[in-house]
Amino acid sequence: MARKRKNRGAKVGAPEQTAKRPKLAKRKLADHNQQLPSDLQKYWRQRHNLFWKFDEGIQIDEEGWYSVTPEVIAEDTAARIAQLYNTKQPIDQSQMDFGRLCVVDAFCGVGGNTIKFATWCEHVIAIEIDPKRLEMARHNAKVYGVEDRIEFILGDFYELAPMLKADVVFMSPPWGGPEYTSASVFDLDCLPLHSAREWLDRARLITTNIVYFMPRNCDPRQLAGLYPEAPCDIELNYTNGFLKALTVYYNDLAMYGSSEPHALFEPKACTSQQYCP
Ligand code: MGP
Ligand code: SAH
Repeated sequence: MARKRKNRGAKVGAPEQTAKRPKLAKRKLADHNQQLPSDLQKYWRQRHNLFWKFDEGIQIDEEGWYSVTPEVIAEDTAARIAQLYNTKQPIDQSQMDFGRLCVVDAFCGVGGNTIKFATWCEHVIAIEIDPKRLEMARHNAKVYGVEDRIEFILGDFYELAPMLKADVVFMSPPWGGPEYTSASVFDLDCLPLHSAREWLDRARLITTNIVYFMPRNCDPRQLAGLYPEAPCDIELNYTNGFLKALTVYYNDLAMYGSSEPHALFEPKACTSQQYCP
Protein backbone atom coordinates (compact mmCIF):
# COMPACT_ATOMS: atom_id res chain seq x y z
CA MET A 1 0.00 0.00 0.00
CA ALA A 2 1.34 3.46 -0.86
CA ARG A 3 2.42 5.48 2.16
CA LYS A 4 1.89 9.19 2.53
CA ARG A 5 5.15 11.10 2.33
CA LYS A 6 6.01 14.75 2.63
CA ASN A 7 8.45 16.48 0.32
CA ARG A 8 8.25 13.97 -2.50
CA GLY A 9 11.10 14.51 -4.90
CA ALA A 10 12.65 17.22 -2.74
CA LYS A 11 16.31 17.77 -3.50
CA VAL A 12 18.21 17.29 -0.28
CA GLY A 13 21.85 18.08 0.26
CA ALA A 14 24.06 18.08 3.34
CA PRO A 15 22.86 20.24 6.21
CA GLU A 16 24.73 23.46 6.79
CA GLN A 17 27.50 22.98 9.32
CA THR A 18 28.36 25.71 11.79
CA ALA A 19 31.96 25.94 12.94
CA LYS A 20 31.40 25.96 16.73
CA ARG A 21 28.52 23.54 17.07
CA PRO A 22 28.95 21.30 20.15
CA LYS A 23 29.55 17.64 19.40
CA LEU A 24 26.22 16.34 20.72
CA ALA A 25 24.15 18.81 18.74
CA LYS A 26 26.15 18.02 15.63
CA ARG A 27 25.45 14.35 16.11
CA LYS A 28 21.71 14.94 16.48
CA LEU A 29 21.69 16.97 13.30
CA ALA A 30 23.57 14.25 11.46
CA ASP A 31 21.27 11.43 12.64
CA HIS A 32 18.09 13.07 11.51
CA ASN A 33 17.06 15.18 8.54
CA GLN A 34 13.81 17.05 9.00
CA GLN A 35 13.41 17.60 5.28
CA LEU A 36 13.00 13.88 4.71
CA PRO A 37 9.89 11.80 5.47
CA SER A 38 10.32 9.29 8.28
CA ASP A 39 10.52 6.27 6.00
CA LEU A 40 13.58 7.75 4.25
CA GLN A 41 15.45 8.56 7.48
CA LYS A 42 17.16 5.16 7.49
CA TYR A 43 18.73 6.00 4.13
CA TRP A 44 19.84 9.39 5.47
CA ARG A 45 21.65 7.62 8.29
CA GLN A 46 23.47 5.57 5.64
CA ARG A 47 24.28 8.61 3.50
CA HIS A 48 28.05 8.30 3.79
CA ASN A 49 27.83 4.65 2.75
CA LEU A 50 25.78 5.67 -0.27
CA PHE A 51 28.21 8.44 -1.28
CA TRP A 52 31.51 8.83 0.51
CA LYS A 53 31.52 12.45 -0.75
CA PHE A 54 27.97 13.10 0.41
CA ASP A 55 29.00 16.22 2.33
CA GLU A 56 30.46 17.78 -0.83
CA GLY A 57 27.00 18.55 -2.17
CA ILE A 58 25.59 15.26 -3.43
CA GLN A 59 22.00 15.55 -4.68
CA ILE A 60 19.41 12.82 -4.15
CA ASP A 61 15.63 12.71 -4.53
CA GLU A 62 13.18 10.28 -2.96
CA GLU A 63 13.59 7.44 -5.46
CA GLY A 64 17.32 8.12 -5.43
CA TRP A 65 17.49 7.60 -1.66
CA TYR A 66 16.04 4.12 -1.72
CA SER A 67 17.54 3.01 -5.04
CA VAL A 68 21.12 4.24 -5.12
CA THR A 69 23.77 1.54 -4.93
CA PRO A 70 25.99 1.97 -1.85
CA GLU A 71 29.39 3.21 -2.97
CA VAL A 72 31.40 0.21 -1.77
CA ILE A 73 29.18 -2.13 -3.80
CA ALA A 74 29.29 0.12 -6.88
CA GLU A 75 33.08 0.24 -6.58
CA ASP A 76 33.39 -3.57 -6.45
CA THR A 77 31.15 -4.00 -9.48
CA ALA A 78 33.04 -1.43 -11.54
CA ALA A 79 36.41 -2.93 -10.55
CA ARG A 80 35.27 -6.41 -11.48
CA ILE A 81 34.00 -5.24 -14.86
CA ALA A 82 37.25 -3.38 -15.55
CA GLN A 83 39.13 -6.55 -14.69
CA LEU A 84 37.42 -8.31 -17.58
CA TYR A 85 39.23 -6.03 -19.97
CA ASN A 86 42.54 -6.25 -18.15
CA THR A 87 42.34 -10.05 -18.08
CA LYS A 88 41.60 -10.34 -21.76
CA GLN A 89 43.88 -7.68 -23.20
CA PRO A 90 46.77 -6.52 -21.05
CA ILE A 91 47.19 -2.80 -21.55
CA ASP A 92 49.83 -0.20 -20.89
CA GLN A 93 51.26 -0.64 -17.37
CA SER A 94 50.48 2.96 -16.47
CA GLN A 95 46.81 2.25 -17.07
CA MET A 96 46.59 -1.20 -15.51
CA ASP A 97 43.59 -0.36 -13.39
CA PHE A 98 41.79 1.56 -16.02
CA GLY A 99 39.84 -0.67 -18.37
CA ARG A 100 39.22 0.76 -21.80
CA LEU A 101 35.70 -0.49 -21.67
CA CYS A 102 32.48 1.13 -22.70
CA VAL A 103 29.78 0.36 -20.15
CA VAL A 104 26.09 1.16 -20.48
CA ASP A 105 24.42 2.01 -17.17
CA ALA A 106 20.88 1.40 -18.38
CA PHE A 107 19.18 2.93 -15.31
CA CYS A 108 21.53 5.57 -14.03
CA GLY A 109 19.37 7.08 -11.26
CA VAL A 110 21.34 9.66 -9.29
CA GLY A 111 24.58 8.13 -10.52
CA GLY A 112 25.79 5.72 -7.83
CA ASN A 113 27.00 3.12 -10.33
CA THR A 114 27.70 5.52 -13.19
CA ILE A 115 30.26 7.41 -11.11
CA LYS A 116 32.15 4.24 -10.28
CA PHE A 117 32.07 2.97 -13.87
CA ALA A 118 33.54 6.31 -14.93
CA THR A 119 36.26 5.89 -12.31
CA TRP A 120 37.25 2.45 -13.61
CA CYS A 121 36.31 2.45 -17.29
CA GLU A 122 37.01 4.73 -20.19
CA HIS A 123 33.50 5.50 -21.31
CA VAL A 124 30.08 5.25 -19.71
CA ILE A 125 26.73 5.67 -21.41
CA ALA A 126 24.34 6.61 -18.61
CA ILE A 127 20.64 6.39 -19.44
CA GLU A 128 17.86 7.75 -17.25
CA ILE A 129 14.21 8.35 -18.05
CA ASP A 130 13.67 11.01 -15.36
CA PRO A 131 15.16 14.38 -16.39
CA LYS A 132 15.63 15.68 -12.83
CA ARG A 133 17.39 12.54 -11.71
CA LEU A 134 19.61 12.62 -14.78
CA GLU A 135 20.69 16.16 -13.85
CA MET A 136 21.41 15.03 -10.30
CA ALA A 137 23.57 12.24 -11.68
CA ARG A 138 25.45 14.75 -13.83
CA HIS A 139 25.94 17.02 -10.82
CA ASN A 140 27.09 14.12 -8.61
CA ALA A 141 29.55 12.97 -11.28
CA LYS A 142 31.03 16.48 -11.18
CA VAL A 143 31.45 16.19 -7.40
CA TYR A 144 33.55 13.08 -8.08
CA GLY A 145 35.35 14.73 -11.01
CA VAL A 146 34.44 12.01 -13.52
CA GLU A 147 31.76 13.73 -15.64
CA ASP A 148 33.99 13.97 -18.73
CA ARG A 149 33.91 10.20 -19.21
CA ILE A 150 30.13 9.96 -19.10
CA GLU A 151 27.63 10.43 -21.91
CA PHE A 152 24.32 11.21 -20.21
CA ILE A 153 21.25 10.27 -22.22
CA LEU A 154 17.72 11.17 -21.26
CA GLY A 155 15.48 8.36 -22.46
CA ASP A 156 13.97 4.92 -22.17
CA PHE A 157 16.54 2.13 -22.18
CA TYR A 158 14.01 -0.23 -23.75
CA GLU A 159 13.68 2.07 -26.77
CA LEU A 160 17.35 3.03 -26.96
CA ALA A 161 18.91 -0.43 -26.63
CA PRO A 162 18.77 -1.36 -30.34
CA MET A 163 20.82 1.76 -31.15
CA LEU A 164 23.61 1.25 -28.61
CA LYS A 165 27.03 -0.37 -28.82
CA ALA A 166 29.05 -1.23 -25.71
CA ASP A 167 31.14 -3.96 -24.09
CA VAL A 168 29.02 -4.36 -20.97
CA VAL A 169 25.46 -3.49 -19.98
CA PHE A 170 24.70 -2.93 -16.29
CA MET A 171 21.06 -2.88 -15.24
CA SER A 172 19.64 -1.76 -11.90
CA PRO A 173 15.99 -1.22 -12.79
CA PRO A 174 13.24 -0.06 -10.44
CA TRP A 175 12.08 -2.90 -8.17
CA GLY A 176 8.76 -1.32 -7.26
CA GLY A 177 9.92 0.67 -4.22
CA PRO A 178 11.16 -0.31 -0.75
CA GLU A 179 8.20 -2.70 -0.41
CA TYR A 180 10.10 -5.22 -2.54
CA THR A 181 10.80 -7.27 0.61
CA SER A 182 7.11 -7.71 1.42
CA ALA A 183 7.14 -11.02 -0.49
CA SER A 184 9.52 -13.64 0.84
CA VAL A 185 10.73 -14.29 -2.71
CA PHE A 186 10.85 -11.47 -5.23
CA ASP A 187 9.36 -12.59 -8.54
CA LEU A 188 11.44 -11.33 -11.45
CA ASP A 189 8.39 -11.43 -13.72
CA CYS A 190 6.85 -8.72 -11.52
CA LEU A 191 9.34 -5.90 -12.04
CA PRO A 192 7.51 -2.71 -12.96
CA LEU A 193 7.41 -1.78 -16.66
CA HIS A 194 9.05 -4.89 -18.10
CA SER A 195 9.95 -8.29 -16.71
CA ALA A 196 13.59 -9.05 -15.89
CA ARG A 197 13.72 -11.33 -18.95
CA GLU A 198 12.43 -8.57 -21.24
CA TRP A 199 15.04 -6.09 -19.96
CA LEU A 200 17.76 -8.70 -20.34
CA ASP A 201 16.70 -9.55 -23.89
CA ARG A 202 16.97 -5.85 -24.67
CA ALA A 203 20.48 -5.72 -23.21
CA ARG A 204 21.44 -8.77 -25.29
CA LEU A 205 20.93 -6.65 -28.41
CA ILE A 206 24.03 -4.74 -27.24
CA THR A 207 26.33 -7.38 -25.72
CA THR A 208 26.41 -10.79 -24.08
CA ASN A 209 28.23 -9.35 -21.05
CA ILE A 210 25.42 -8.30 -18.79
CA VAL A 211 25.22 -7.43 -15.11
CA TYR A 212 22.01 -7.24 -13.11
CA PHE A 213 21.63 -5.52 -9.71
CA MET A 214 18.75 -7.32 -8.07
CA PRO A 215 16.83 -7.66 -4.79
CA ARG A 216 18.42 -9.82 -2.10
CA ASN A 217 15.23 -11.91 -1.89
CA CYS A 218 15.38 -13.14 -5.52
CA ASP A 219 15.44 -16.84 -6.26
CA PRO A 220 18.93 -17.51 -7.65
CA ARG A 221 17.56 -20.22 -9.95
CA GLN A 222 15.21 -17.69 -11.50
CA LEU A 223 18.13 -15.28 -11.95
CA ALA A 224 20.26 -17.98 -13.61
CA GLY A 225 17.30 -18.98 -15.81
CA LEU A 226 16.97 -15.49 -17.30
CA TYR A 227 19.92 -16.22 -19.57
CA PRO A 228 20.10 -20.00 -19.73
CA GLU A 229 22.82 -20.11 -22.41
CA ALA A 230 25.31 -18.21 -20.25
CA PRO A 231 27.15 -19.03 -17.05
CA CYS A 232 25.99 -16.86 -14.21
CA ASP A 233 27.75 -15.74 -11.04
CA ILE A 234 25.72 -14.29 -8.23
CA GLU A 235 27.47 -12.02 -5.74
CA LEU A 236 25.98 -11.31 -2.37
CA ASN A 237 26.51 -7.62 -1.65
CA TYR A 238 26.99 -6.66 1.98
CA THR A 239 27.62 -3.32 3.62
CA ASN A 240 28.54 -3.26 7.33
CA GLY A 241 27.52 -6.91 7.62
CA PHE A 242 24.04 -6.43 6.15
CA LEU A 243 23.00 -8.09 2.91
CA LYS A 244 21.82 -5.29 0.62
CA ALA A 245 21.39 -6.82 -2.79
CA LEU A 246 22.62 -9.37 -5.32
CA THR A 247 24.80 -8.60 -8.32
CA VAL A 248 24.43 -11.09 -11.12
CA TYR A 249 27.15 -11.44 -13.74
CA TYR A 250 26.40 -13.30 -16.95
CA ASN A 251 28.68 -14.81 -19.56
CA ASP A 252 32.38 -13.75 -19.64
CA LEU A 253 31.86 -11.64 -16.53
CA ALA A 254 30.73 -14.71 -14.60
CA MET A 255 34.15 -16.26 -15.17
CA TYR A 256 36.41 -13.38 -14.09
CA GLY A 257 37.12 -11.77 -10.79
CA SER A 258 34.40 -13.40 -8.77
CA SER A 259 34.53 -12.50 -5.13
CA GLU A 260 33.28 -14.41 -2.11
CA PRO A 261 30.59 -15.12 -1.18
CA HIS A 262 29.15 -16.09 -4.52
CA ALA A 263 27.65 -18.95 -6.47
CA LEU A 264 28.55 -19.91 -10.00
CA PHE A 265 25.83 -21.37 -12.15
CA GLU A 266 26.77 -23.27 -15.26
CA PRO A 267 24.32 -22.90 -18.14
CA LYS A 268 21.13 -24.84 -17.51
CA ALA A 269 22.55 -26.44 -14.34
CA CYS A 270 22.51 -25.10 -10.85
CA THR A 271 25.71 -26.14 -9.10
CA SER A 272 25.43 -24.37 -5.81
CA GLN A 273 24.34 -26.29 -2.72
CA GLN A 274 23.93 -22.92 -1.03
CA TYR A 275 21.08 -22.06 -3.34
CA CYS A 276 19.77 -25.46 -4.37
CA PRO A 277 19.11 -27.41 -1.20
P1 MGP B 1 16.46 -1.43 1.20
O1 MGP B 1 16.06 -2.83 1.53
O2 MGP B 1 15.37 -0.46 0.87
O3 MGP B 1 17.36 -0.80 2.34
O4 MGP B 1 17.45 -1.43 -0.04
P2 MGP B 1 18.05 -1.44 3.60
O5 MGP B 1 19.01 -0.43 4.09
O6 MGP B 1 18.62 -2.78 3.27
O7 MGP B 1 16.86 -1.51 4.59
P3 MGP B 1 16.26 -2.71 5.45
O8 MGP B 1 15.42 -2.01 6.48
O9 MGP B 1 15.44 -3.52 4.48
O10 MGP B 1 17.40 -3.48 6.02
C1 MGP B 1 18.73 -2.04 -0.05
C2 MGP B 1 19.47 -1.59 -1.27
O11 MGP B 1 18.80 -2.07 -2.42
C3 MGP B 1 19.50 -0.08 -1.47
O12 MGP B 1 20.62 0.50 -0.82
C4 MGP B 1 19.60 0.06 -2.96
O13 MGP B 1 20.95 -0.03 -3.35
C5 MGP B 1 18.87 -1.15 -3.48
N1 MGP B 1 17.52 -0.85 -3.94
C6 MGP B 1 16.41 -0.77 -3.19
N2 MGP B 1 15.35 -0.53 -4.00
C7 MGP B 1 13.97 -0.38 -3.54
C8 MGP B 1 15.80 -0.47 -5.28
C9 MGP B 1 15.15 -0.29 -6.55
O14 MGP B 1 13.95 -0.11 -6.69
N3 MGP B 1 15.96 -0.33 -7.64
C10 MGP B 1 17.31 -0.53 -7.52
N4 MGP B 1 18.04 -0.55 -8.63
N5 MGP B 1 17.93 -0.70 -6.34
C11 MGP B 1 17.17 -0.68 -5.24
N1 SAH C 1 21.89 2.40 -9.96
C1 SAH C 1 21.29 3.68 -9.69
C2 SAH C 1 19.86 3.55 -9.21
C3 SAH C 1 18.89 3.13 -10.28
S1 SAH C 1 17.22 3.22 -9.74
C4 SAH C 1 22.16 4.44 -8.69
O1 SAH C 1 23.06 3.84 -8.09
O2 SAH C 1 21.92 5.64 -8.47
C5 SAH C 1 16.39 2.94 -11.24
C6 SAH C 1 16.29 4.16 -12.14
O3 SAH C 1 15.76 3.73 -13.42
C7 SAH C 1 15.33 5.25 -11.66
O4 SAH C 1 16.04 6.46 -11.51
C8 SAH C 1 14.29 5.37 -12.78
O5 SAH C 1 13.87 6.70 -13.05
C9 SAH C 1 15.04 4.81 -13.96
N2 SAH C 1 14.20 4.26 -15.05
C10 SAH C 1 12.96 3.73 -14.96
N3 SAH C 1 12.55 3.31 -16.17
C11 SAH C 1 13.56 3.56 -17.03
C12 SAH C 1 13.73 3.32 -18.42
N4 SAH C 1 12.77 2.75 -19.16
N5 SAH C 1 14.89 3.68 -19.01
C13 SAH C 1 15.87 4.28 -18.27
N6 SAH C 1 15.75 4.56 -16.95
C14 SAH C 1 14.61 4.18 -16.33
